[in-house]
Amino acid sequence: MAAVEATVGALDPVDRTLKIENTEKRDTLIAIEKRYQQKWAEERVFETDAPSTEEVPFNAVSADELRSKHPKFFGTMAYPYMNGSLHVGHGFTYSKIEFAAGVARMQGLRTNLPLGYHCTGMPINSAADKIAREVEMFGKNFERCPVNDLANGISETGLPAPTQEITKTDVTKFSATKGKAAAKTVKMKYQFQIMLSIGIPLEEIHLFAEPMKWLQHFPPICKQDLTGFGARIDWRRSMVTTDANLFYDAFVRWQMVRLKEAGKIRFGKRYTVYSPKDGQACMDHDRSQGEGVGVQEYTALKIAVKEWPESAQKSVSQLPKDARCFFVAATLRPETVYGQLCCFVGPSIRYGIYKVSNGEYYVLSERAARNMSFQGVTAWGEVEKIVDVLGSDLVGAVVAPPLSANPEVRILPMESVKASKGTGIVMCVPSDSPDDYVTLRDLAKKADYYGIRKEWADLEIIPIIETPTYGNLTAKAIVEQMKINSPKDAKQLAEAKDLAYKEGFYRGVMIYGPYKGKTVEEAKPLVRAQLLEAGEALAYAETDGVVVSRSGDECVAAHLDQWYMAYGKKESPEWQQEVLSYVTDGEFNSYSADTKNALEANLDWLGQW
Ligand code: A2H
Repeated sequence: MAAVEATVGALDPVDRTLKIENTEKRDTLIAIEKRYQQKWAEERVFETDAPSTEEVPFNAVSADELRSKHPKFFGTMAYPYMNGSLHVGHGFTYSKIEFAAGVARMQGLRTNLPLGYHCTGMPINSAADKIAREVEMFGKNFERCPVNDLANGISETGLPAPTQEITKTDVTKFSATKGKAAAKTVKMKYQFQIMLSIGIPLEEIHLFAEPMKWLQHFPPICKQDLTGFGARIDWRRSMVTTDANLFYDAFVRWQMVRLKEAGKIRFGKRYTVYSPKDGQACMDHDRSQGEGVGVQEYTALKIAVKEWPESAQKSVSQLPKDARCFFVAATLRPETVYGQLCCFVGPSIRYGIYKVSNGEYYVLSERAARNMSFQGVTAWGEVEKIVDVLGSDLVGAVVAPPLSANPEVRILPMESVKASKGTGIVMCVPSDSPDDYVTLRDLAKKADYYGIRKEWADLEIIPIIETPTYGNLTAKAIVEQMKINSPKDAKQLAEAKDLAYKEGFYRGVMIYGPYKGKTVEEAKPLVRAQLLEAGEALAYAETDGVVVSRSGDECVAAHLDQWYMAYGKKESPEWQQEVLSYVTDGEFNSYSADTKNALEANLDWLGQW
């Protein structure tokens, strides 16, 4: 607090660091702090052991008696990750357990506060790989790095760039150049520059190409910083994770074996966010973008091509004469296939026609083709694009959608189709999708403008699902009620889509097809299974948003062999209930309702993790 009273002075002209005046009070307090920290260390006051067998003979007392005679407190925080030094966020989190343990100690509880160093996972590995690559490019001391690049983040002397000047009146300009947070945001091109900015001497950086070096370098700094902070940790109990620590490794193995024996973990193919470049799953802490993003599963409907339009002839001439081609449309509502009236492409999207393992050819967006190549549709990671074609050139193709009341329909343009979602191809069901309804109506109205024949779009809508609020043409009813006039009314359409989806899913009943009379919720998996079984659709998954790995790779959803927890609503509701009950009843104290709510919410949705 004394630091607040100190006056911020001018920059020292020689070393360009900030000169702070009138610091006697602060200095006195720091001196006292350091004196006692040293005394604590010398007297080992925070090293706590369990009662010895001399104090408590083995098996002489019951567990309850032991606890009441020797009351204890144990606490820790999630061990911090060792790809750099700690930042202020760690300080914030740590302070909670520090204060709690301090109080427990004063209450006379035998208090154990240990802390480990987390090293498992990709961040250290990928940063080490980067250093290795940069050493290859620029030399051991990065001496061949172009000066322009060198100046970006560090000064020409090779030293970290000086901290930004601050004055008392311009505190908002203050920005630290140290720490992981800064390394993430400050524009630094190379990993070696990040290392410089966290204080690693230039001539030592090349050593960090070896992941083990990180495990040796950062834990002592973590300990030093926390000790300086006043932490009262029993450092004898510290350890690194990974198989660099045989004891910890054995502990993790033991856990996995027990979980497997108990049937709590299983093995099988599952969709996982995956980095092709790293050759492994990319979990939250391995990402530089897309934290929390998961996998979305679709039904990808195979819509067979009967006739290509004139505009596509030149492109498709590259295909074998007898090629079996399909437009592949990704949908979340397979139960609506009966009502397809056409199929949409984005007119300005570039599509590929890709050859897949079973000898068929799929029209897809590039992103979808890449994802599918990790889902068993082609050889692992192999994408074979035969034709490159613009969406607008595909308009007018005659296609045969499976299970549709209309055996043949046309490919038509839809401006709002995104290249970044699904396959970039959308089956058109105007009875139940407001977007589809509005677009089809617009196409019929302005056929000339869109360069299509009016009769391709001016079609009678087939009722397939009945909902209590909107009758048997849910999309039409909602669009009319909301007075949506154009496919460009994106905001209103998003709202309409939401309404239609919820009403259809929770309250809809099938009035068409073999599952007539069943609810939409019941029919959905049945139609999907039927389509998959008949080879008229395939399962398709993608990340529900962009995910970039720390190695700079855009991730895919891969269908991978995985060990996973058989936890969650679907897999094991009893287990889920049991875990939830620890949070909801009993003695669990989260100290804040927000924390408790967040835990409950997460325990509810976590499944097959
Ligand atoms: B749905 P979510 Cl009947 N661009 O299928 C824009 N929209 C796309 C798309 C793309 N690249 N790829 C798929 N879609 C559509 C049927 C359907 C759909 C009905 C009702 C609602 C509905 C017939 N069109 O979706 O953003 C596809 O349209 C409402 C959720 O991943 C796909 O399912 O939630 C849906 O958006 C996927 O949207």
